[in-house]
Amino acid sequence: LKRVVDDVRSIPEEKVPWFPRQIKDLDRCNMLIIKFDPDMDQDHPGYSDPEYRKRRAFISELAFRYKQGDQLPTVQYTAEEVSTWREVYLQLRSIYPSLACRQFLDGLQQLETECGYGEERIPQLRDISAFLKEKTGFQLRPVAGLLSARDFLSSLAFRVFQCTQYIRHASAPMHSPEPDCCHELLGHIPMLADKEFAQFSQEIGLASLGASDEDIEKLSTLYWFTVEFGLCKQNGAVKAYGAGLLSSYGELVYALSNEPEYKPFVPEETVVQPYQDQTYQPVYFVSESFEDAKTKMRRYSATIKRPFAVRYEPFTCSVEVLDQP
Ligand code: HBI
Ligand code: FE
Repeated sequence: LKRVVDDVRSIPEEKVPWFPRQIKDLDRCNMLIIKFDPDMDQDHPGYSDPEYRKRRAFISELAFRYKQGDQLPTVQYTAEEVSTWREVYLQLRSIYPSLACRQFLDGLQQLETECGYGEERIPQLRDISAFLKEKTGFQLRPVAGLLSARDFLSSLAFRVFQCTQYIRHASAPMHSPEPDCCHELLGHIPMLADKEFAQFSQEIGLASLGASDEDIEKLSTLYWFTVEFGLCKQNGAVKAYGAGLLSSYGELVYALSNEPEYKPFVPEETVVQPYQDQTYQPVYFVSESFEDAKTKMRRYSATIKRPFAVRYEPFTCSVEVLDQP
């Protein structure tokens, strides 16, 4: 046995980590991170609720069975689930006009008029995916929970957003440590209906393909402080565009109060800022404008060293790899 192990060790290590080349390769980008899990984490609000855990297992199964190209599964949400959604929706909706950026408000309004968004029901991924596809070419795929940063980011390269379909526990409607449909549908989806933002998201994804673990960590931190917790200036005021803020009443109000520290968004500094996933961020990065965030991001992604270049080919939904020795 030892000899076999030695033999294996003598094989030179692959320099470039595997990455998806075609949209159907995303079926392999499904490495879940066991963190904030209702079955494993005693602090999870659903940990001691067997009904909730059963429900979560059922909805997870829909995501595990999903293959690229399948029709998106729909969920018949229970009255309790809809009531949690309503509470979150009404409370957040009331503060968006003064705290959210223009692109978010535009997107949300379109979703309300064209896609059935409202307090009455939890919108279905199938309808939202069809809506986004027309607006920006983004589509959704169901996911059972937190994915590895590499797998999560790589799907963005194909304009695919991995989207959870369960809802947070009814006992804690104002905060969820893990992504849930309130976070995805209220935080992320309105932004993904914006062309510029969709482009920006895909570029982070493309930059991540085959990147080193170290660069994935940096891109993931960049994603955290922009897509999740980003702020930008608009008409002289600071507004939120990050989904983590736009889906959390408490943190949205906090982020735009004078309590937290603000730093200007400079990717090279942002990517090494430690972040907080248990409670509010101690620091937020503010861009001069939404366009400014995108330009700086793009410039940063271009500095990531890889022995090859990638180009997205929209007709075949595939990634072309160009050697650059
Ligand atoms: N997985 N399902 C899911 N949703 C996310 O928003 C998400 C993730 N995994 C990793 C991740 N976000 C962040 O670490 C980003 O920084 C990539
Ligand atoms: Fe998110």
